[in-house]
Amino acid sequence: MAIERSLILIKPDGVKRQLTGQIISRIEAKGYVIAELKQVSASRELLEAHYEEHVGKPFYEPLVEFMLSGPLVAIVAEGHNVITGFRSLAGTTDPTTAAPGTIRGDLGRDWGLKVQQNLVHGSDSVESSNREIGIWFS
Ligand code: DAT
Ligand code: MG
Repeated sequence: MAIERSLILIKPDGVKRQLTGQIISRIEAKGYVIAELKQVSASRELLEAHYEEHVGKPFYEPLVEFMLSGPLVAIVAEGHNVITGFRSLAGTTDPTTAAPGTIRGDLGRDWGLKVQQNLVHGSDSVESSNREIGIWFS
């Protein structure tokens, strides 16, 4: 079976709260390989491409504004089934109910905002991962 790659983002809340190291440690401790890593301030254009599937949803504009609010860390992680494996490490979207033991469950909470600030993004399929790696590491 082919080695997969996943595009992982540590969102601006994770960087501001100084959780970058802890989050990277969890990825490494699981055994995935960090193939690429950079801290960046994303442009609106890049974020609109990244989140194109969410255009028109009520949280779309708050989501883009949140992702513009500070630097983030973009990572390509490699390993067999890393796409599913990282989403499992990250936990479900809503940090209030994300399982304890996951990044969102252990480190995230609801802050009463229009968009959930949930610390990380991970690609959800091979197609998304190819598309997203092209956007962030072209
Ligand atoms: P995920 O990041 O778990 O793949 P997603 O792709 O559906 O979730 O949504 C992208 C981000 O948008 C998500 O990480 C947090 C925010 N979000 C999603 N659904 C939301 C909702 N119903 N209310 C507020 N924010 C939401
Ligand atoms: Mg998603």
